[in-house]
Formats: sequence, C-alpha cells, structure tokens
Amino acid sequence: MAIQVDSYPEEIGEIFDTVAALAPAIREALPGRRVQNDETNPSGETQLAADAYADELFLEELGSLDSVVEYASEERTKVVPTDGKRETGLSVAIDPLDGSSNLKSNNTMGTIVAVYDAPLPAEGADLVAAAYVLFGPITTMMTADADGVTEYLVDDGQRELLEEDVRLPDDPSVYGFGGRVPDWTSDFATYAELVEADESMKLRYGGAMIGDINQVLTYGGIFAYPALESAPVGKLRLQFEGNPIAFIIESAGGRSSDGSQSLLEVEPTDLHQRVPVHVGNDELVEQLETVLG
Ligand code: AFP
Repeated sequence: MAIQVDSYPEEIGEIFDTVAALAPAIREALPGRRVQNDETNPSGETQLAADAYADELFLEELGSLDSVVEYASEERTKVVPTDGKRETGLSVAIDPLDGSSNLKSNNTMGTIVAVYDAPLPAEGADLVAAAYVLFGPITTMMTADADGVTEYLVDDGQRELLEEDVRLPDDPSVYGFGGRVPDWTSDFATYAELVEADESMKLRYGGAMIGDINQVLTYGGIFAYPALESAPVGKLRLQFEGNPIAFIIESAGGRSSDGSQSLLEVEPTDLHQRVPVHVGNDELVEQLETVLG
C-alpha cells in the first residue's frame, strides 16, 4: 500500500516533540517502578506501574495540545475526549510502554504513537503519522510522516537527527516470531520453517515488539506475532500496535499483513481489537501471504 500523507505537518511535529520531551521523565521513572500497580516497591510505597505512569503523562501533555481532540491508550478501556480546541482535530492512540514486562528483566521497551485524522477506532487509511521511542542502551525515536521515516536520538527530551529517509535494507537477515511454537497454526509453522531454512536469516526475538521492529528496520527481515490456535486474532492490538508499525514499515518500503491484506486495510471494529501482525521486507511478507493462502 502506497503511503501518501501531506496534512498537518506542524501539528504532527508538535505531537512528536511532546512525545520526545516526555521520554526522559519516563526513562528516569523506570528503576523505581519495577512493580505492578497493586504491589509495593522495596520502600513499601504503592505506586503506579511504569506503563500506567507513562499513560498519565501522555494524556496530560498530548491532551493539552490544541490539535489533539481524542486520546486513547492500551491502558484505558475508553477513548478520552481532550481539550483540543479545533472542531476537527487529530486522535492519538498510544501504547505508553510497549514491552513493559521487560522492565523486570531490564530489557528493551518503548512507546508507540499513532496519529489518526479520524475518531477512534480509526482506519489505517486515516493515519497521518506514527512513531516509536525506543528505550535501549540509548534512547532513539523513529517517526513516519509526509517526510518518510526518520530516526532521531532523543537527548534531554530533544530530537536530534540521526538518519533521514530510513529504508528497509535489501538483504534481510533477522526474524522474530511471537507465540508458543506448539500454538502456531500449521501454515505459519510451515512458513517459519522456510525462513529458518534460509542460512542468511538469524532469530532475534526480545519480547518487546518495538525492539524487534527496530532490528528489522536496521538489518532487514520480518517480525510476526501471528494468529495462534488458541488466539486466532493473535495478541497485538490494531489501533495501538498493528497500524502504527505497519505505517512505519510500509513508509520505509516494506510490507505489512494480517495474513491476507495490509494491516492498514483491516476494518476497525473495536478500540482494543487484536490482529495477527506480520511486517518486514516485501518479499518475506509476500511469501508469508502465499503460504498462509
Ligand atoms: P507487554 O507490553 O505486556 O510486555 O507485551 C509486549 C507485547 O505486546 C509486544 O511488545 C511483544 O512483541 C509481545 O507482547 C510479546 O509477547 P510474548 O510475551 O507472548 O512473547
């Protein structure tokens, strides 16, 4: 699917700046929040888990932007109407801390942002921008908008350009597939065998989609959280994960699929609807669609 977006450049820039500005506060809060909402930390204090804390920050800051009229997050059951002052404004859907269970083991996690020009739940075709912040050894941010895909270093809450026009490398070398292997469908297991038989491909799976996606963008390859026998719709959520990641990957010259069509063509039926996710280099996702038939 060809991504064509040319609206709201200033508003999108403001949303990206706001997300980057919050990254240091979220990162700094992580060490003290390696507990669940209802647990106490070693000092005996009860506090919000890291993902709920990040969600509060994003609602406060993004919700105060004039251009944002709706806010939704993986942490909330319903869409929150915000103070956006425009009659028709943008809707932000956010996964405040994707891979938050990685906090316990001190592994990668990040924030995923989808900006829709429509009320939520919205279609992939209504996306005008998407981004993610990656809390790795360094904090980076990948954005996709009318300017294509751009990678930034996030330093002191500011975006510093690292690479413009990020494209998926031509010779893919990494793959990461979620779900228990015995729970895969037989068709997906067949596809996985094809990928594994290719000696140029190495397994990379980290338990935070954002980390695995960043590897795919860096080295080329495929990430999937497929339909499972026990969960035919998979695990990941369309509005917060599937759509924005598809938008970024397709903007970088790759392809996305729910198994038969682009993720951006999946009809939205519910804010928290789940969808099988497969994204990566064009030929790998095309081969997957052929095998899943
Ligand atoms: P958490 O945010 O609950 O840690 O889940 C992360 C995630 O949504 C996605 O980022 C990972 O790719 C996937 O789930 C990992 O799921 P498994 O634990 O089943 O591998």
